[in-house]
Amino acid sequence: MSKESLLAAIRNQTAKICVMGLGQVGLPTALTFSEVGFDVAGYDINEKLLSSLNSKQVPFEEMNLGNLLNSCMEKRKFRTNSNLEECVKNSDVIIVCVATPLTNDIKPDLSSLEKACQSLSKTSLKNKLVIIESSIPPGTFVGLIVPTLRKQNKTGIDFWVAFVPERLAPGQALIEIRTTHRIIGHIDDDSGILAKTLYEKIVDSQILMTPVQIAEVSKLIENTYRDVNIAFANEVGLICEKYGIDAAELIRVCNSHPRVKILQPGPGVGGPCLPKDPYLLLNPQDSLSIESKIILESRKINDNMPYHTVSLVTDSLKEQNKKLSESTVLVLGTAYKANVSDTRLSPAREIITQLIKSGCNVFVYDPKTVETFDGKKVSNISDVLNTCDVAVLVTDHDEFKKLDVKEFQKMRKEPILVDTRRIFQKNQAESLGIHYLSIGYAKNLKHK
Ligand code: SAJ
Repeated sequence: MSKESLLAAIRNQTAKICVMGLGQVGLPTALTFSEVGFDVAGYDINEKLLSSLNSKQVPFEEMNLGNLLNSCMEKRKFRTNSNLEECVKNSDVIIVCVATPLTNDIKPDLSSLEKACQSLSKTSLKNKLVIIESSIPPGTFVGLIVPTLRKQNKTGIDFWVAFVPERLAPGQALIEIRTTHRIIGHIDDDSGILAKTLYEKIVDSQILMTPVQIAEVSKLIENTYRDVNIAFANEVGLICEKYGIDAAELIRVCNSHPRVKILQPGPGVGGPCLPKDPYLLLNPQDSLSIESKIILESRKINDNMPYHTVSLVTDSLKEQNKKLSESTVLVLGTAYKANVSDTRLSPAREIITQLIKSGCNVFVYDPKTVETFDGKKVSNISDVLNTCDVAVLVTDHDEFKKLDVKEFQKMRKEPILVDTRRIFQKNQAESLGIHYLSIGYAKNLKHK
């Protein structure tokens, strides 16, 4: 197959695709290509995951993913395969979506990606297109990925390779794969054109071509930009608490300016991307770390928010002369954000850990996940509310938004509600005698 015949096979959707890594990016990507008509094989080193997919079970919460898995498997357009060599041999396009987490000392851990590329390099890549979607430290594409893949194949001659960073927000994956503009980072024109033609099949938005060095940094800057902006919102929340004013009202007023768009203060920043990508950005492949005060300070601010949330609980209990060790706290939500089951780096972990450390009895309820971070699991909050002194809303799941704030009146005398996501009406809560607190809405408020 020459470049022209691979291009034609992509255009008429007869090209066969293999997706390596079937996590929160790989699985939605594989199923979206299969939905538009490509034959897709999914490979993962986790055999348990493959067998759960074979029985049409999606291992994490993602809107409509279960239905799509079902229909793609029924149409025989998607299947799993635990034999990578076979998968690669039978494919024209290989899309790599393996995780690139951090090590314990907060440095990029590229071991899975390196292993994936090494495995790929053992099979002939002749006439194939390899796409990397995983987030990578700048310099990794040319410094590590291409040399690893090139062992027995020449890029741009024998095979083609491009970096197409994923941009989907978990929870909205299937929508965002199609609606978000995509970036193609290329090292040669042919690879760029092949990758663009492929993504045009699933993306209803713009596809921007750029040198791979720009694409690598752009992915990390996007998430760092959001992290820094959330840190600013959190700092605004803390300043409001010092002034005794309500951050939600302040932000509503400020955001009426055409060039101001402050985000929401909250209990902290979690998930597989935002707490990690600033460190990928500042730790380039094979060179010294880069210093950035604003980025590292923002990370610190966001990492401190779970502790601040706990201080809202402890301070308000103290005001009521209640002993922490004799109090019971109900934590609502362990997922890192609304309507997902993912608890990676969730602020709930530190909140629950600190509360338990202070001697509190901690009940935990999350309708999307079984994770409790060592708190006591609750299956129905009305079973425990009457034994609780404080409720801390950490995740703004839709199920919690449907709760009537009156429910919190069932808590013990002088109930405290720490609504870190501002999903309840504070006036209503207060009129019911509930002591209402949030990030940027603490004690001694100077206005109504
Ligand atoms: N958060 C706040 N306040 C806000 C917004 C978010 O505290 O105003 C918190 C959330 O509660 C959560 C964390 O930030 O704990 C991250 O949530 P998120 O919705 O901002 O983002 P992710 O991590 O789910 O997805 C991000 C997205 N990146 C950007 O919006 C720039 C997504 O588009 C990326 O594809 C994804 O990272 C990724 O995989 O890199």
